[in-house]
Amino acid sequence: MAAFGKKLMYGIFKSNFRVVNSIIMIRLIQGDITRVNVDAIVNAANSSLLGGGGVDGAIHRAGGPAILEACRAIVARQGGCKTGEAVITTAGQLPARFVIHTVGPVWNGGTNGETGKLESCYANSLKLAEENGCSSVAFPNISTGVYRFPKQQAAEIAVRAVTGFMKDAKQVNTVIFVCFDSENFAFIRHELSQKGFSQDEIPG
Ligand code: AR6
Repeated sequence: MAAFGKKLMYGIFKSNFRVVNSIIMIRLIQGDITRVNVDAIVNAANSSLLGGGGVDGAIHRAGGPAILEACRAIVARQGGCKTGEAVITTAGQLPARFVIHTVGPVWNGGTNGETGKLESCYANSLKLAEENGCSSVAFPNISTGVYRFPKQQAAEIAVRAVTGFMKDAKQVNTVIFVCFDSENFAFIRHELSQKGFSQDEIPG
């Protein structure tokens, strides 16, 4: 209990899934990703990389102008970011060291490769985290806001992609799913328990 005191103070820490072996940890919390203290937080961006609403807006607001400046430099170099791909920048004033910007698919009925593209978002973000020496990464529920991806399917894909990647990860040992809303939280919790992850409910 004492070990979790700090996180409870922030009011964002609801549940904790302890996984498979002593090296890999997957956690689930409900709250604001801009407040999470990890090496890298993932942003659900758009292909312009120049900001927007939702979690993207929250990250740019909380992190300050250094993030947009770094995004502009990437745009100048490579002209944005394609759906399913990811780029990495400073996290500015955020507690994280890096922001990994990935572009989720817009839901268009499910017959336009949405599943594979969402899976790529998770895999490419984790790959960038590995390449940049990150041991902890926090994800929002990519594409489940403005981009309208059905939350249950998105949760299934997110958990499958992350747990699949973590089996062979060399740098990343902790992934935190940061759900803003209780629906996404419940779907991710369900998927994690389906995968046999044990759950420690944190009192309070
Ligand atoms: N922390 C964690 N999750 C959050 C936060 C936050 N502070 N704020 C919102 N969410 P969305 P998308 C959740 O719309 O669907 C932007 O304008 C939210 O509840 O942010 O991938 C971009 O610029 C939802 O579950 O991203 C793009 O144009 C999840 O984050 C477009 O939206 C994703 O919702 C991307 O759409």
